[in-house]
Amino acid sequence: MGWDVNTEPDLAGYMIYRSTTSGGDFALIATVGPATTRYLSGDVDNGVTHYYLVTAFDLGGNESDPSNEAGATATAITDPYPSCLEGVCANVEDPPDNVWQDIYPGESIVLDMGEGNGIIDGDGYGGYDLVYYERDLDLLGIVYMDWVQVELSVDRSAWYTVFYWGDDDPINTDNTNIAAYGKDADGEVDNEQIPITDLWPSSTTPVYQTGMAVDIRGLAPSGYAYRYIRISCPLLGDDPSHVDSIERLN
Ligand SMILES: [Ca+2]
Ligand SMILES: [Ca+2]
Ligand SMILES: [Ca+2]
Ligand SMILES: [Ca+2]
Repeated sequence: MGWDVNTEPDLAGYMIYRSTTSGGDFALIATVGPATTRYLSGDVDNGVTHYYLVTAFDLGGNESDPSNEAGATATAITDPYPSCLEGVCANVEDPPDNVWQDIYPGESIVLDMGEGNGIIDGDGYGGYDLVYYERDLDLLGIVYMDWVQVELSVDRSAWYTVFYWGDDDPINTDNTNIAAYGKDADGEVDNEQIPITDLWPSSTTPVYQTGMAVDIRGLAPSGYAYRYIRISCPLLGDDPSHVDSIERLN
């Protein structure tokens, strides 16, 4: 949801209220700062209409009259997989099948989740929001994790890196289920050997447990749904990135 900026000079922030009844029983669900004019509401029941109000409050703690009420009905994710938009990436569109796309050093692909189907920052699944599935080459139970960068965008103008394996920067790796492999003696090495027992299993059958689960919180601005995903192989990687699938979790 979004609202118009309050122009009072002593504005201190906004309070967001929610109810499942139009006109009543509103409960405070969030307080946000004065620079924020958007809020993405998680933790809702599918098929239920939730109603929202926003108030502004000032530095003295005075709260404004409420905004108009806005209602929205949550629906379950019907298609958690993207389509291929740029580059060669048809193997990435479907649920994990251990059939992957090679992305060579210096090259990228762009995927499209579709209108109204973007990746959001949810609290579910331990906070993870998307899964990047690599490959288990000969189904021996080990992924040789290649260098890769995963970025998100609302509109393909600004891009935000939410996962980068190979830069030895923990900020975009500590938010994943393979954080420990970036902190070991060799850091974020190309072809890092990771047993699949430490990876994320697909939600489809047969199960391929080759996933890096990524929490986007703090790495992409909150309150937005990210429709576009760009996957790149860093220039100095000595072999291509292998991406099997991308799955939206929330
Ligand atoms: Ca999250
Ligand atoms: Ca990193
Ligand atoms: Ca390592
Ligand atoms: Ca695939």
